[in-house]
Amino acid sequence: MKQALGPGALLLRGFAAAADAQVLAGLQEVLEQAPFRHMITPGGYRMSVALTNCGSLGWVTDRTGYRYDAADPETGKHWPAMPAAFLRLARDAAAHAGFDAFVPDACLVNQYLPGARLTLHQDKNERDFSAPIVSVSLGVPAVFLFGGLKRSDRPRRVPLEHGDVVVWGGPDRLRYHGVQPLKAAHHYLLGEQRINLTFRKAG
Ligand code: MD3
Ligand code: FE
Repeated sequence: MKQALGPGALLLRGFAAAADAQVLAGLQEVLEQAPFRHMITPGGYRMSVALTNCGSLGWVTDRTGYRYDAADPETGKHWPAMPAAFLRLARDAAAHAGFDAFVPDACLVNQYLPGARLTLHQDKNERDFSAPIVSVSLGVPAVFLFGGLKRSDRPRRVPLEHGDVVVWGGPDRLRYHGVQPLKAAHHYLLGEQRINLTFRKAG
């Protein structure tokens, strides 16, 4: 089912559900090479969301700022390659939203345990805002906050469940967004966690 959240934002309910087993197998490989970790924001706070990356670039934060980096700061090695099932899913979803040749070079993987949240922010570290961002939700449901172009714009609440995919592009690409604190729940494949994959063209 396709639902427009804005002129450039399309929610594809359940789009990733059919491929969930392949995607989770790919995720296991990524996590063996680059486990989840809690990073520190430039303001000195430990993020409640744990994260890792795959692809040629990964999103990182530390006391010096937010950026994309080819190396995992824990190991100094390149981030793991993007699994084929990840790339296929991201390209198919983007194509369904009218973005024909989306080739992400970065996949940020966020892990939410009960209470973890993401405060309102914009994604502005990518070089080219004409490429969309594709977001895949897996596991425990969450309430996504879909704001405006100003932080003060009151966000709309959008529930996101296992398998839901959102493609954000065009005029919606720079909207403020966030995730409410995760409520404790159980998912039959992922247990107590929510995983979000965001595919970006960062470089
Ligand atoms: C709307 N992650 O990692 S993905 C992030 O569920 C992030 O983990 C959230 O925001 C999560 O930066 C939400 C959905 C998303 C991603 C990028 C957007 C929504 C967006 C860019 C513009 C507008
Ligand atoms: Fe974001």
